Amino acid sequence: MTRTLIRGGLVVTAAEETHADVLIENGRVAALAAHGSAFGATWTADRTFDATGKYVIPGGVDAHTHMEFPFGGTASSDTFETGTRAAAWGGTTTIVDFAVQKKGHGLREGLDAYYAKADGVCAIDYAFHMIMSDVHEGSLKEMDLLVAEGITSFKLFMAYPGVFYSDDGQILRAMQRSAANGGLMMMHAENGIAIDVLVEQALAQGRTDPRYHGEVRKALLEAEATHRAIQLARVAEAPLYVVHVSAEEAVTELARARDMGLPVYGETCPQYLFLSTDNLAEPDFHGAKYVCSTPLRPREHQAALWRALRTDDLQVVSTDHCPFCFTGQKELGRGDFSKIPNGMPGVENRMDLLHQGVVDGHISRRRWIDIACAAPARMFGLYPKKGTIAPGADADIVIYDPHAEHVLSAETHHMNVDYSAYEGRRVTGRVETVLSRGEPVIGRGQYTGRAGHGQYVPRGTCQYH
Ligand code: DUC
Ligand code: ZN
Ligand code: ZN
Ligand code: ZN
Repeated sequence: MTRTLIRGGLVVTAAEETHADVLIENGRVAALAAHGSAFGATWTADRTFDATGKYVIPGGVDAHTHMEFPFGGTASSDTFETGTRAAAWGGTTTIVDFAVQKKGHGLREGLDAYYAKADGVCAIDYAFHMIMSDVHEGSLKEMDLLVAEGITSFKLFMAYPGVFYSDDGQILRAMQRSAANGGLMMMHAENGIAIDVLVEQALAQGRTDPRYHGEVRKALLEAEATHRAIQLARVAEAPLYVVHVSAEEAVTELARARDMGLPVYGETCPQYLFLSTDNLAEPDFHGAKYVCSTPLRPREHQAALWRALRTDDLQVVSTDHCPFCFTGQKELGRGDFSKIPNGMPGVENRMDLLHQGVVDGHISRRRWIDIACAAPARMFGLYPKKGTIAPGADADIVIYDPHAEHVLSAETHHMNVDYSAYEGRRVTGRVETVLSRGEPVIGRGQYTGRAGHGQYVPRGTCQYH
């Protein structure tokens, strides 16, 4: 039995902050004891970490990543191996990625392909949501089976007609099914039919630069789709989780629903909190690095997103990590912004950027841990195994130095992508040590984990309502 001890740190969870030592046995948290207590003084261990002056926090739970994701004739550049290793570097110890149903195919087939991709290569633990791109009688039946096997959330798209898109009838049917089987519907809320009209008109007028991606994917069309998704969920009496919320107008829709007491939840991503349409307008096609959907918004939206995180109108910050290299992938859209693969890298940067939100006074330390660890774990049926530090929980723990500064850069990051969306940005706070089920995977500036340490985690249903 391996015993590990973390002494001297400030343990921060979503619920409390305590000056405590943490004892780990067999990959799980065995006990916590106040610094200097008689109880803790008796502990011995095979391995001891000194966390004096540091935070001891739960490993991050990134509930929205896309490794090896097929998009626009290419695939996102991080594999499950490289992407989970980069996540570990950034203090994230669990990802929930998206298995994809192909049109004309079943859920099972899509899911099995993703089980196979991730099997034996991940550095940290992982789970799956299921993207439904073909809602029909057969796939609705398959939903029930997937919920029973631990795939308890399903993403639908109101965007991308002809690819992932579902119409309102399909959405309503899937929501009704989820209301019956306990699944949680996740929605990409943008009016893709209207957006495609605007895309066609922009291109016809010679507006081909990356910044037009932001102009045609209007905030109003995100808000409209968010509103429609909420009403459909009410009709179906189903809970709803809206992914990658970027527009203040969409937040307003979520806040109104939540004020009515509806089980409606929202996620935003670091790129919407830190970047803006200014980035999309960078010259020489560099704006393509920031093309993702929903798109980056004018800077003014950032304050509304931070506020919503404080007021719990948004509950989760995940990354939508979906990296495409600038060279060879983003470049597919030179001369036509609609051909730029949609997505940005970020799985390695999330914990640091959100800690910067603490430093900048946007959120409290405990709220940082809530939106990055506890809330995503509860939302997706992983709590308290993941997302907290408590007896019985997996010992997925980060020792975080809140004072160390560092600069985010493609030169030093570990994601398999040739640029950083945060190039040159200085942040205060840094991951020092990362344990995954008690095993050190990052420490002293080295990766000490291994491909295949990460295990698949079947999930329970949403614990949020
Ligand atoms: N948005 C992205 O930016 N990338 C992949 C899929 C999506 O919805
Ligand atoms: Zn999406
Ligand atoms: Zn996504
Ligand atoms: Zn995405």
